[in-house]
Amino acid sequence: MLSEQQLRFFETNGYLAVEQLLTLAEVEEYRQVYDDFLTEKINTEGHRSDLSGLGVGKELITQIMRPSVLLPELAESSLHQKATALVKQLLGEDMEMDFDMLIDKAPQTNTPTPWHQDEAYWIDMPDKRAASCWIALDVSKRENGCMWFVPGSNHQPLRPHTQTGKGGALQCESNENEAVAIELQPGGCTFHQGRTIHYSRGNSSDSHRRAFIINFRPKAMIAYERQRGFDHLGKREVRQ
Ligand SMILES: O=C(O)CCC(=O)C(=O)O
Repeated sequence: MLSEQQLRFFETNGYLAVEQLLTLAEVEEYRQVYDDFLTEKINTEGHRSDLSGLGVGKELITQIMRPSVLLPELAESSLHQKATALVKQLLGEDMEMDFDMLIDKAPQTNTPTPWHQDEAYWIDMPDKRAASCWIALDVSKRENGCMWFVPGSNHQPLRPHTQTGKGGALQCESNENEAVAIELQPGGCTFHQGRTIHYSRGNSSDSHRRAFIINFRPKAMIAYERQRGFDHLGKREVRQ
């Protein structure tokens, strides 16, 4: 259960850190499933790409979209249930999972996720309430790519975005001077809104930085997207 103070903080700043969403036993279970995706024990064809868009021969930022389509029991598991319960408090009872994704930064890949607002990836929707829950399965710190957020950017207009590399991540202008870094222990998470500017540094450590991410929006807006053929499995592009 979130406090009034946490709800206000999220509304004002566009992000919120929650120290412990998952128990360490749960973290261990999710790490195993996560590694089954990374090692292709679970086939990720059509769902996997390199967010860097650099095409250097090895993945620099591995993104696997909608793992719960590939392994449906995930959608009912504790991570999804716990994140859903909190997001309903943050943005309303009509919030549901739109999509989930895994973003892994392998050791010494040193590739930042560029500054962006998630909204730029999506079609324009009449109800803009949206939040992502970013769950750390490893210690997440500056050196391996913890999340950075620009406080209050959720109340600013969408900045112009361009695409990096060949079909890579979207980017906008920002920098660390206007942002705060949120370091997390395994099982901790952050929530951020669709318009909150965020980024992560590259992973310059010797171990993986595994994040499990769930994006939520109103049920009616998920229907709105699907009616227009938008299911978060297509190619990345600037849509706004
Ligand atoms: O994990 C990352 O490096 C970036 C995550 C992100 O941009 C997001 O969850 O919206």
